[in-house]
Amino acid sequence: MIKKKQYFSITALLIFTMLYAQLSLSAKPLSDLSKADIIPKPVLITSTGGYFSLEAAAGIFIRGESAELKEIGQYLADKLNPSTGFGIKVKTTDKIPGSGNIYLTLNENNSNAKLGDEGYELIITKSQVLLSANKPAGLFRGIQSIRQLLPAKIELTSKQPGPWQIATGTITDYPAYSYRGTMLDVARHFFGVEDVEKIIDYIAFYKMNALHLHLSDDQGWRIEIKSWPELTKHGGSTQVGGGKGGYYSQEQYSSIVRYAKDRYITIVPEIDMPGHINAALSSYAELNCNGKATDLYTGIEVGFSTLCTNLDITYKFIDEVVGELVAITPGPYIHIGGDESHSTKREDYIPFINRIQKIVLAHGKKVLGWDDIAIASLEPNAVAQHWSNIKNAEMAVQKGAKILMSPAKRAYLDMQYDKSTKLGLHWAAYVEADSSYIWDPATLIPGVGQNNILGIEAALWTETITNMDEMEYMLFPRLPGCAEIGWTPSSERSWNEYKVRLGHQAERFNAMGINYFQSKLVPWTK
Ligand code: NGO
Repeated sequence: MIKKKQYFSITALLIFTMLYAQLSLSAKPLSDLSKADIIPKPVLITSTGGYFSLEAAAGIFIRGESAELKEIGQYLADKLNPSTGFGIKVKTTDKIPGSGNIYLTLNENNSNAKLGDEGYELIITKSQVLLSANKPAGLFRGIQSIRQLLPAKIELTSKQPGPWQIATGTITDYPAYSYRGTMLDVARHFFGVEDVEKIIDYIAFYKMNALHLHLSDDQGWRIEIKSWPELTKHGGSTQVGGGKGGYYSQEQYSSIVRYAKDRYITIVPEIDMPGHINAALSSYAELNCNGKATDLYTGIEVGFSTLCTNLDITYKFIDEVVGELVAITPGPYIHIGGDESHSTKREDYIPFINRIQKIVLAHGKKVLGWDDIAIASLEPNAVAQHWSNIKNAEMAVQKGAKILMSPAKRAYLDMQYDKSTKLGLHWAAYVEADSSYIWDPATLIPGVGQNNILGIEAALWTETITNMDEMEYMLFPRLPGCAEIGWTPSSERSWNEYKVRLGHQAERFNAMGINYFQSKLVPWTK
């Protein structure tokens, strides 16, 4: 017979257990795909109310023998295996695989036109996960959604207990803009190949497709140019604050290009000119109007250096630098900088930019430049990167150029979050997580609409940033928001909804070991 006291405690325990189950269910509704915390937010999600469970016997199947698809499948397997401990393998098949598997397949003849090159469709049923796309890039982007649909602990590198469940339903997803990038300034402070690879992994996770490397500035030259060896030997030997600097050999640069390419990311190299060029002027006396090499520079003031625009050797120099860079850069763009040339007279700047564009074109690449280049005659296909002066962006559009949007007040991730931020600058604004998110590239500048815009790029300048922890602190949580602005139609975005999804990323940031700024504006759930 149960005593009264015992009966009471059993009832209490039962009530407690039921309440707890209820609470944990409402905290994480496992079976509603439409509540998934994916960033960037997918274009269309429909939920069917069940869940798929990834078990130890699962395989990743690809159709046919394509080496590229095998690599994509292996990328997914490498993400899933450490934390699940499953040892999932990639297998080829010519028919739909049986229950419990993940199936990656390309549409015949790009049959789902609205997906374009990077879109994907994800159909999750109780028995399988089917990811399809027109192009391998689309499969790769879709895999990032699969990662984000699994519990955050999937990102850990040690074996974790399951279950590994994904809510069922369908996701149809494709980007609003074709270029979604991040710029990393490796000139003010140098960051080695491993750091760059880590950044590539982060931007891949949020479906970005371009990494712009700012390879030269007053404080350092960071890419080996074999015909001008002093550029790196001397010009790469320091950085802001006087540290030892560094540079990428062409081989190292090529390994970055390959690492990015495997993640469907294009490297956009920038050689900044005619200003921001002291590292080169210090390496070669003959590039200076007075024939004297300048001193190396480790401060952070801008606008004091310029190439000597009426020397022939200046153009020989640029032609050879661009030539070597093009030979190791498969992507379509060479970024020529062009910003803040305060020491170059306007009447010298315009013909200089015109001539440099011709050099880039002669080497078979398209020109990208900061919006300052708009005062020159822009070549067809030139792209102006808007950072500060809206008149320049308007002028560039009138001259037929496309705009890459990096407005400093929104997309400069070197800007401090608020007054209390120790790292970073604030010349443009304090840029909190919300103000970095709440803007629409297509309505920011009168006369610059969606059709004029190539895409958006977040920029991380590194005058004050010296290591990976500091880079992460400035990138997160703003980077995912920039990625969403580039991917998700603006009509589908709202800060109030986004901040909740972002808050749920805390667990994922922790699992990935990301040092992020814990903005008080975001309801973090840890
Ligand atoms: C400006 C300047 C850079 C600085 C950056 C710092 C551009 C295009 N030129 O942006 O040299 O590093 O601001 O925020």
